Amino acid sequence: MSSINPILPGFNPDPSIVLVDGLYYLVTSTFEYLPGMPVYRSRDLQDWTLIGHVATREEQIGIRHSPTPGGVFAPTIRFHDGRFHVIVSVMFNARGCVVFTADRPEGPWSDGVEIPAVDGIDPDLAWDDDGTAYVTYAVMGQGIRQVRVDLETGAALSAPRALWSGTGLHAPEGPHLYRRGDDWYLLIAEGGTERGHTVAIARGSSPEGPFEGFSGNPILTARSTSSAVQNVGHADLVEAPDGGTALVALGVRPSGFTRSFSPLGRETFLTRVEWVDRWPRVEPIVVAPRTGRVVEVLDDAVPLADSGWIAVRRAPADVASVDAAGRLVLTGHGTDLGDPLPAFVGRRQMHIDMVFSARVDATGGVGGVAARHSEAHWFGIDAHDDGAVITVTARAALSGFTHEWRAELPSGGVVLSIRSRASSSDLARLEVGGDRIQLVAASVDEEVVLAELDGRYWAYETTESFTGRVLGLYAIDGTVAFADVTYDGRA
Ligand code: 6LW
Repeated sequence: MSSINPILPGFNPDPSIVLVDGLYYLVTSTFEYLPGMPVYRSRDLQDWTLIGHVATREEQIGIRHSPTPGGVFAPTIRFHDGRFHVIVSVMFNARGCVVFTADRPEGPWSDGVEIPAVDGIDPDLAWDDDGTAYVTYAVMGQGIRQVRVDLETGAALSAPRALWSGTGLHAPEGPHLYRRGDDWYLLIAEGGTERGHTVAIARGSSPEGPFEGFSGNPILTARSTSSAVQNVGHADLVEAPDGGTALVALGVRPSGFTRSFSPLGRETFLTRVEWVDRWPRVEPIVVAPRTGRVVEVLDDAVPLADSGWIAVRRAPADVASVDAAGRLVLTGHGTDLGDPLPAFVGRRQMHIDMVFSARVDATGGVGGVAARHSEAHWFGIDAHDDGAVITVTARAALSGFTHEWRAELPSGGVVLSIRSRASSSDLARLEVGGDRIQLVAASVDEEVVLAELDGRYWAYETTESFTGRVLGLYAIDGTVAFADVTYDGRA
């Protein structure tokens, strides 16, 4: 299977996949963002379309007060008895483990049933022939555990029990349980979701085990290799279009001289699996980004719901609206992106080489374009137009350090942009580190580059926010309107 990789570029970690009537559906983790858990659809595992989200209403996941990097961790999507099921753990949050159902994968999804017995992360859902539902999950320090559950009520039907502790690596997690012929397989991730990440498998004769680890573990890892994709792990298996087996997994594409920084976060990759002596042999993941240019003009033809717009702890439609002229409008309340409920709507950055820009009407407030990783890690460029002069401010926030750059442009309209390109990693030019970022303001006849940033400080590895770079629009004060909002990326 030659593959485009990543199949879902940008912040799309912990992929889980199911095949129903010839169509694939894949969900990923969303942490503090809403809507939560995008549902992507594909016919061939290569071309994916966003068709909806599991959590469109904040109450479904209750993340309003979940601190970053809490919220939606690692959902599993499965199909049983004519219904789609997504089970997830919502971290640092009273909802805990929740199972949602839907008749159609695009939704609407149910309000969710809590499963209090599951006190860990990364729940999986599998059914025995008699319809018994097994929830298999990870508890830090206790390995992989399992409980039988009544999915209608969320009640445990057995005491939770230890299932497998993996091969001895740190943080066994992300379990998925499958039946293949007479065998049951328990697939897990181990080694932590950083450079040591691996995928391991065990086999047993029943969903309750006992499970025997494969002598060939790990079946997939990029650790200590020169592969352009690293941190490979947290996998899920599915039947491939040709009847074979495919595997989806998360990975990062680190850049820079020491290949240490991944601004886009954890992305979803695809590879192929062959079965030898009833054990899987997984082909290494090869990076092959979809080439060419992607230009998205985010005008009022692109709805705020289910179109890729996301917001922090609130739905995008609760943060932004569209005015009579078709412009996106945001209202700020005197806080910046350090606020846990910022006036910000964004989209996943998918390419390192890209420009994100908007024409900003800041006659009624202060606002602009920004890139967010967390409350502590973000940068942006905003404007205020007093009718005579436009004051433009570029801002960068990095773990409590903040810096501002200021310029003045004549009133009469301004386009604000974030540009990034890969670092050349050319020592002679002293260009080491992460992607090269410029914060740019352009008026009718003048362009000013207010700031140049080294993207290594806004990368998955440095921000520890579990997400990736999200590009968007923000308002600090008053009401700000945005037109010609454009993402222009290339690989
Ligand atoms: C997720 C865990 C992991 O729950 O990271 O990579 C955690 N895997 O399995 C957050 O995505």
